[in-house]
Amino acid sequence: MMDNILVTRSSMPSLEEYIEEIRPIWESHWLTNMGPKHKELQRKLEEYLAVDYVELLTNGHMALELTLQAMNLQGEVITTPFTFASTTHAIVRNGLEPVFCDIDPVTYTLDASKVEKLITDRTCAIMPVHVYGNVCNMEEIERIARKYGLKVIYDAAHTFGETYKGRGIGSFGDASCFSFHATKVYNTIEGGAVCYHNEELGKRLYELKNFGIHGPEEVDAVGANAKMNEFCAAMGLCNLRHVDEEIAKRKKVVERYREHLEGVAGLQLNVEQPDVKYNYAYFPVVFDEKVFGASRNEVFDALAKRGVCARKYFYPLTNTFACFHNKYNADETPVARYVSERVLTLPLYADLALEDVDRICHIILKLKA
Ligand code: T4K
Repeated sequence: MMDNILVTRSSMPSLEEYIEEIRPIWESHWLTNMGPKHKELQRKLEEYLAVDYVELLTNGHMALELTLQAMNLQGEVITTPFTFASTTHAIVRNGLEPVFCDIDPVTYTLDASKVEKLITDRTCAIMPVHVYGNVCNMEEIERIARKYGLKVIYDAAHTFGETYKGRGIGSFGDASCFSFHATKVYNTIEGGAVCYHNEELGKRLYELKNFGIHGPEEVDAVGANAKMNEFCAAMGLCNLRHVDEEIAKRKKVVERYREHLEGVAGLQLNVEQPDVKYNYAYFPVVFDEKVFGASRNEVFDALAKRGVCARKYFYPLTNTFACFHNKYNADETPVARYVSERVLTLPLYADLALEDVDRICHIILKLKA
């Protein structure tokens, strides 16, 4: 019986490194509200992510929510249901209407060939997700957006540090929103960021994350409190020093999974897209029960029985959530439904032992017909 293995485990610096990083916070008593650590991290991330500007926030969800608010959008937003609750909620919480587009069966990202027929005179934006770190068909999405005058906001929660054709992934579209949650490739404990080009958008975001305060005696927007605090920024500064090494270790874990699972009939592994430098954020496997001989849920249970906690990211689809009271119809996104009912993301983190990967694969392959 092996120790429990969870779907992921947060990357952390040594305690000593973190203590050194937070020492000045003790000395200055400056804990939050855009302090020196916040400023330093913002600058370092602009460089690391190779983007024009970064605005730091409390989490990836607020990055999405405040970006939509900062753009003053009204009407419909074309998006994917194959994502975490956050993407759809950010749209709905802004009083916008999500219009669900199906996904590509190989990359699981928005199927760009299906976007155009969903556009109406109320469409104001497209919010695709680089799900699992797979990069959306950005050329086609942005061509459509230009043609119809739509904003493009990428949910880039899973793509920290990735590049496409050598360009920082956050430099595409009008904005890209990252999550720095504890479970992500790169974390600031809780945290997130918006990458953008337009300075006006940046000013709006800066104010919206601080209650919409424009000046000492002026509040000109109904903002939120979404400021990253100094302890989170300090964690981010430490983790940034090690993230390349962490990604290299993740790559080794992914390669080990591939050695065992590549080519097994009935298993669909994640693709390696050309021109993408990956961060190895997730290891999704789509199980075709008829060919493999066991369903996703049977694999999930077999792993759980042996202390391995894989996760059904992303099941259920967001267009089936109870909070939407059957307003949307998952029949209209059949590929997303197919994948969502069959996908399992296997444990993946930098320090996952390769012997544990072997054991996880052994459990899975024993279920093969
Ligand atoms: N857009 C997309 C596409 C997203 O996937 C997400 C978040 C967002 C937007 C919003 O970003 P944030 O506002 O969260 O920054 C997790 C994360 O909470 C969430 O950030 C993430 N996506 C989602 C896919 O996964 P849960 O409810 O599955 O997490 P939880 O608590 O079950 O943790 C999973 C595993 O991670 C645990 O079994 C062990 C490990 N873990 C967890 C925590 C909290 C750690 O090792 N350390 C920790 O501190 O949602």
